[in-house]
Amino acid sequence: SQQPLGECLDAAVKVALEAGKIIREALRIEKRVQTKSSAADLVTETDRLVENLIISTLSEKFPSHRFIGEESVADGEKCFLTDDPTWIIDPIDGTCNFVHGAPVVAVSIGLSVKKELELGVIYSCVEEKLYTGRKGHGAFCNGQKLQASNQTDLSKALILTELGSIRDPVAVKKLFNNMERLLKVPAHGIRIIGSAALDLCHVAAGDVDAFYQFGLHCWDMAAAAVIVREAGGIMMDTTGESLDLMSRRVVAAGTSEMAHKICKELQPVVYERDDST
Ligand code: LIP
Repeated sequence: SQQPLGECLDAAVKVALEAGKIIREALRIEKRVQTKSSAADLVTETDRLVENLIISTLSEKFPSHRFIGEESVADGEKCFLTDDPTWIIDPIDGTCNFVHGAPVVAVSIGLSVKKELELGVIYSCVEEKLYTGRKGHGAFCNGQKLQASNQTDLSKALILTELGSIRDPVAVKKLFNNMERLLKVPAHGIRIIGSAALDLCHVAAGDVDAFYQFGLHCWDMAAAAVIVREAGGIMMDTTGESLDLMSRRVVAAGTSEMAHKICKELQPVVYERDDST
């Protein structure tokens, strides 16, 4: 049975706020930390607890829906989209910040229907900012409508990026080469805050002009893609082609001119696709 999307959005908001409260209360408490794909790819009990809360809550309400969750995939679940409604969940985006008690953390919940991203909810739970977007209905932060930047000049851009968790020296060198190329344009600035989902919310809000990253995952960008697009911004592949959610690459900006100019400066860093297994 197909539930109306408004009902899906309400349910996602409700569970994101609940999840955010748990994360906020756990932020300053000592955690048991485990590593996943690399020494800098971290998971805590709170990531798992929150993912289980979100999946059990939504699956009870929408029994026919499917789920892609960061920690479920880490534990061996498959990561691919079908035409079925599929929730794409990052219980804590910014886990490394969370582990250190740094307050830049968010819950990210997106919904894909027939392989189209329909809605996104991102809750920045320490500053209590709730970002929402629904295709065709706009994007909002705490009820206020979002509008992305109209900047087209790369030499006037403030850009966000992330380093990701790969520590292979060749890949690390490429990450810095890309920043060097953008600084030589010269862009106004490059910032790193530790949460790709929140970087994308800053693009949607027009706080910054653009964001790019190699190595992020579908759950870092699914919800944000709806929010950025509904704020008038653009999300694309680093090749300049249309966004491929499973590709581990993204460029987002307020204007497509800006996004294309960034794509031209970037040298690819190759990661294994999310749907490769
Ligand atoms: C992480 C993002 C981080 C990005 C990493 C990773 P996690 O997600 O928040 O900004 O650089 O590639 O995806 O593991 O904290 O959910």
